[in-house]
Amino acid sequence: MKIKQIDWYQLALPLKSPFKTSYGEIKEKAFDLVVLTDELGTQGYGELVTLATPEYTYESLVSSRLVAQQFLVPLLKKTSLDHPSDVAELFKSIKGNEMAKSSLETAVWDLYARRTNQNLGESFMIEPVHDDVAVGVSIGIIEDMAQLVHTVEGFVTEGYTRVKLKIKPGYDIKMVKTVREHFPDLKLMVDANSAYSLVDCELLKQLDQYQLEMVEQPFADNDFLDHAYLQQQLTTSICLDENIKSLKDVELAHHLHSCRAINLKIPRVGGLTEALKILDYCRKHHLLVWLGGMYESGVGRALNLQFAAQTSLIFPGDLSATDRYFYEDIIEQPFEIDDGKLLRPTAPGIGIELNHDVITRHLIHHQRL
Ligand code: OSB
Ligand code: MG
Repeated sequence: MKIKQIDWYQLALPLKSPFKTSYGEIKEKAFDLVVLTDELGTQGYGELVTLATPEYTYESLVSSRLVAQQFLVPLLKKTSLDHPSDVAELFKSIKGNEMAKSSLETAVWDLYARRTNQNLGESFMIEPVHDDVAVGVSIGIIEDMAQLVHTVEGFVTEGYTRVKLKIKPGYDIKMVKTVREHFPDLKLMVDANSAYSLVDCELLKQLDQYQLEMVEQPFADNDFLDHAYLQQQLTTSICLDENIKSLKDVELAHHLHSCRAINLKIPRVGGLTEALKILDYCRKHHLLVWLGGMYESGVGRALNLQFAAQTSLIFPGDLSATDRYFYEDIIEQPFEIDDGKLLRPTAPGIGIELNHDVITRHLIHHQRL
């Protein structure tokens, strides 16, 4: 398989409601769509999901794009690949930049699956896949309690079975108490996006009263020791997100008891090959693992659904319906929630087709590499 042409589309989709987290607010989702074409004319789609600013992890959309185009594309174009699992090895000499790598690596997986007329989920995962996937929703910071409760109510009514609430200092215990009182049986969790530090241990321990599924990423993205210290004192599980960029990070977290759960995002770990290795490790070591999200467009979402459909990923992922984020999507069939579940596309590759009218409407820049 030889990659002959790469079309790089810079896009931005307006968000139906802005997302506010401990590090900032976003009103539109800027991302890049990567379309690979091989020597047979088969195409494969990948999404560069990196957020605009380097506040979630150190990558930003411009830095990821630059690394991908300057350093990764030349490696990809000069190689003849036998299998998509070779791409991770091909990119190994380039340090870090996991989301940049993932945009191209996952596009090669899609291309290979389409070229061999196989559905990615059915043929290339390490476990059997379901046709529908139970999903959850991640809710940004909404300071007004009545409005927050109303928002949660809306998602519960739509069928979401697990709700994640963003927290930050000053918007935590009271907010969680309010939501818990209104929804006594809801699968509820919180995500701090690194907004706390060791001095907040006593405060974070108060979260134990609210039957949370887990507390996601309370401390810094490069900290394993303070997380371990906190985990020792909490009955609620800690889940690591930003810390986990590779299987090595999962091993470290597991050995140090820094957490009891892993939020796995395919782009944050450099692509599908590494993500599958992490899933395998978590299964073997009884570490709870579930699929996180990056407000993906339909391309990244379709890939996420193929992955999240694997049988051991029982905890609902941050994988909501298209209309939770966008007015319209760049794929033909938007994802709709039914009974708390999304249908996994079963066509070849990641299973979706592009909607070129929508792409044209939201196109910022197109380049052929
Ligand atoms: O911390 O999990 C996070 C989105 C972008 C970056 C980081 C995070 C998130 C989410 C939303 O929580 C997940 C989603 O619905 O796609
Ligand atoms: Mg998170």
